[in-house]
Amino acid sequence: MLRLLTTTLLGLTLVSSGAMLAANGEAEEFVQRRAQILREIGAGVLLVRNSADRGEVAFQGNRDFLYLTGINETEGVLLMAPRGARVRGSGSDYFGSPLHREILFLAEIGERERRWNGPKIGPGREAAEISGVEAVFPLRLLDRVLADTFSTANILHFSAASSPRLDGPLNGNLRFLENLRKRFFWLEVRDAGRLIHSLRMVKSPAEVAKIQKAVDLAGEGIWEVLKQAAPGILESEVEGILGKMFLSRGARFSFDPIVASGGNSTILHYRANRDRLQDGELVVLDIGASVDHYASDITRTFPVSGTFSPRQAEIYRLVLKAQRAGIGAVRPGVTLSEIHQVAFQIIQEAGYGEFVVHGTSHHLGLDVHDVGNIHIPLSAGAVITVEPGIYLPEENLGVRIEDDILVTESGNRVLSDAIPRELEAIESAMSR
Ligand SMILES: [Mn+2]
Repeated sequence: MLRLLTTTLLGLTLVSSGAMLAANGEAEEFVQRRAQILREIGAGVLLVRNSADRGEVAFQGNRDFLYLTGINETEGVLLMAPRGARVRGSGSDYFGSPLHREILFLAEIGERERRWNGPKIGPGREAAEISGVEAVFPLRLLDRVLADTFSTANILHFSAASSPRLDGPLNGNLRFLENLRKRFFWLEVRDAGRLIHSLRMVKSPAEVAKIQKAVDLAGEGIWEVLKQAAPGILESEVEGILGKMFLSRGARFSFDPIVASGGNSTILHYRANRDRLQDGELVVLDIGASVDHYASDITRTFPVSGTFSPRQAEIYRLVLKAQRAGIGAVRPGVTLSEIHQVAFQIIQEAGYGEFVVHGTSHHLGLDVHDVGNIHIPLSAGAVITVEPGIYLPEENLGVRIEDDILVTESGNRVLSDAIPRELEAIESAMSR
């Protein structure tokens, strides 16, 4: 039974890899990422699961799965084991073959599913081409392979989704893990995030190029907003200007845009976008585009009238000064916490410390708030935001300025440098 299964599977999935990988240059990057993970898992097994689409909502899968396979849109499991790992039963040495140190399981797409949700990538050549994984099996075979695999393995590195949506894939993945724990009670389960996220924190040139595209598109949108913004238009109209720009380029928002005018500008995650821009107010515009799954995240603060009042300019210049100091501190070896301290100190010394209500930086990548925490020293290749803000509810005055920064060997490069940021540059962009 198992022998037959294995033979069938091999017949199904053996493909001439050389030609296929050449056909998709990106696959090489996924192959390298997995090779790096394989070197680290020792005798353990690594499992990354992507959850099922619920149909009615846009699919947002496990970014770790996307990061390691290039496939996002469908239900699947990536299973990795060290070379030579043996499984019980004479014929079932999936991982005994150098070809099968990694197996990608994908759901088969039935006719009904296709009718409702359209075609998706199932087990087959396309998946092998995209991911560079040579063994692509139907998901229904997962249980049998797991039973074999875990008959000898004791350590499981499991990726819980980094997706922040608690009602989404995260819960599905945790339920899946609970079932595994019950079935294979001897497994010592470790968080695969430690392994995968240390890779995700350092972006490849190809990843940086995608983020740069997302940044440039956000910048185009912001230029357009600065041109069109005027007293009386709705915050949602501003959202519409950006949405038209992004959608017309085949891109999307990377998160629900924040268009916060007047008093709303002091609400950090104001997303209602339902008020009208009033003369004399400031607007905090915190938006990002998503290009090929990679996010930008930019904030600009501008005066509805096109000219900052003296008081608005005073706060704006202070935030800008703090941001400049924060960006100046960005280099390899520094932590996000230290960058925050540098920016915060400027604001505190000016007497506005109590009006700072959030951290200054986060990582940026597949997720807007990408993996990594504020205490890990940065490496060259990390992409982070620097976004100090001051919020004065009693004056209906909020200012936040956010840019996206690539950490380089010698310091950093501001990916969003072309987007107006100096007070004068904003006023002049609005006067056109
Ligand atoms: Mn941000």
